[in-house]
Amino acid sequence: MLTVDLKKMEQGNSIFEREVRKLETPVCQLFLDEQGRAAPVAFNPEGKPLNARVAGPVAAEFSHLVKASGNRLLTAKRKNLSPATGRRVAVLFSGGPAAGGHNVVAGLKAVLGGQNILLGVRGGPQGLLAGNLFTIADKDARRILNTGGFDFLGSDRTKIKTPEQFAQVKKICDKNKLNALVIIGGDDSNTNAALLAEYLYPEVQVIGVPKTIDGDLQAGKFLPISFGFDTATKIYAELVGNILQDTPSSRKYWHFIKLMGRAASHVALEVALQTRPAVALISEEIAAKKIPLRKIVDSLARTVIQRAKKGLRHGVVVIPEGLIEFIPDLTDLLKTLNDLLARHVSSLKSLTLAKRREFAAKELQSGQAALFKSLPDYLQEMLLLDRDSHGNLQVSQIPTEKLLIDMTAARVKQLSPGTPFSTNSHFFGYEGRCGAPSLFDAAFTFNLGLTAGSLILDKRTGYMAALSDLNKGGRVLAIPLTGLINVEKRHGQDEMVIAKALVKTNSPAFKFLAARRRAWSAADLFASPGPRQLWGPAARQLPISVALNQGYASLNFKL
Ligand code: FBP
Repeated sequence: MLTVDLKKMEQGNSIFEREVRKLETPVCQLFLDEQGRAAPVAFNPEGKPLNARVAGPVAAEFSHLVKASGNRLLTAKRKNLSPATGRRVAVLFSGGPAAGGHNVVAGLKAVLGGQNILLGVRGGPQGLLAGNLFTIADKDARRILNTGGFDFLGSDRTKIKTPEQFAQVKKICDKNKLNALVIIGGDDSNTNAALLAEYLYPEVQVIGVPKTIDGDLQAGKFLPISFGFDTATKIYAELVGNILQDTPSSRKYWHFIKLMGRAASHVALEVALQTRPAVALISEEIAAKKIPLRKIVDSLARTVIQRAKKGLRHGVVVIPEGLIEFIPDLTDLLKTLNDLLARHVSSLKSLTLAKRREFAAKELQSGQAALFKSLPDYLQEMLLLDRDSHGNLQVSQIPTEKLLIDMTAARVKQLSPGTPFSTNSHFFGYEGRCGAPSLFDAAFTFNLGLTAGSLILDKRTGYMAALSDLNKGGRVLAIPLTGLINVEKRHGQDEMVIAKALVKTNSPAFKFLAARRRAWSAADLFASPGPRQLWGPAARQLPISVALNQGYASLNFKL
């Protein structure tokens, strides 16, 4: 009989994790004390106030924060010689997972030290409302260091928005004698952090940490990228590279690959730069040039036909997750549907999907109703799915890759009957969010944790921890959250939110792609970058798009 030694198996299974925990995590020089241990730093305001464009309305909504910060950036200048002690700090994850979250917690724990208490909130904002808190021990921080996922605490997408929810958070803070709250999240979660910082002012400090694989939480030279983007894009680039390598081997398939990343195309752009596929669609370009759906399809079909004439019956098309929201004729339709759903949310809730479709067809004006009807059934259904609690369309569920395959196949048949077009569709998303962090994300996040903890010990509130100058040892910064706030339409109403950073079509990274893509589609010039490296020649490689946009001379980070 086969017997299994579970203990040995467990030891065997965890070799990678044990080694990864031992990995050296680079720390910005400023944080190191004479003994080489991580120590808190203090901050000074620098430069002009941010966000002059909407300064009035923002100052009215966030009067305490704007008065306290002057909306000015903070830079870490010196060691904090007398940091606060006895603080009780809670940390939570909000939104989708991203590699490196555990290192933020470990960095916080390291900088808060034994003089302060760090509590973890289980299950994200919902867990905060439920008061699900526990004390994080040193051994927890050692166990989770450099590991992927958010499983140590868990996360959720609850948006704290009603007066009752705000009052409940205050109650939980009082009950747990909290002095500070760290919210690790994306643009919406950091907007929530700003609102909470204002509401809880001055008793409870609130600090945000920029997380999201989407890369759409950026602040120019102050915050080149959010954490998780590097790991996710390296994982996707490995997968796309492997498929690219397969195509001239098997010589028969076109692969349409949609990549997660929500509305912005940062993920698709970065993966395209790393792998050089035949086609990479960039939503922001399509919107800027107002390219309608039929033109996108026409151009795809012509690429298929031209490559087939050269004997290349294969290829890869990279598609950003949010593409559908950027195609002008579809965007108009989506806007109308978003407003319609927001206005009729309660009556629509009780309707079946079929009835919702009838309702939408009736409510839409003739041109849009015709477009809506012309879409395949599965797409109509998707467009009528409920929005998430932040008012976003759940674009990850729309099968854009299948829609493009179906329409391209029809167009190829029209233009050149007989041209071979065998296809496969893929959607890579969850594959990339929870892998062990790349060396960059491991270091970036640990330093963000040190920054967030330092801000608390320096008695600051309403800031986002940030790190810039990633090629020169890292510059430790804090961005006033109110400096990032913008006015946007959500749920059919104007709301103050942190703006999503989209791909700029005049950015160096986009221009780099635009200058080369014709060559990449005319012949097989792809690259297969292989797995992300924790040791080895490419271990310190930054995302190519970040290095290009920031004007770094080399692709390597230096922290
Ligand atoms: P965040 O903005 O919360 O970091 O979301 C990241 C993300 O992976 C998006 O790319 C994707 O659209 C979304 O989460 C999917 O979320 P869910 O798993 O909740 O459907």
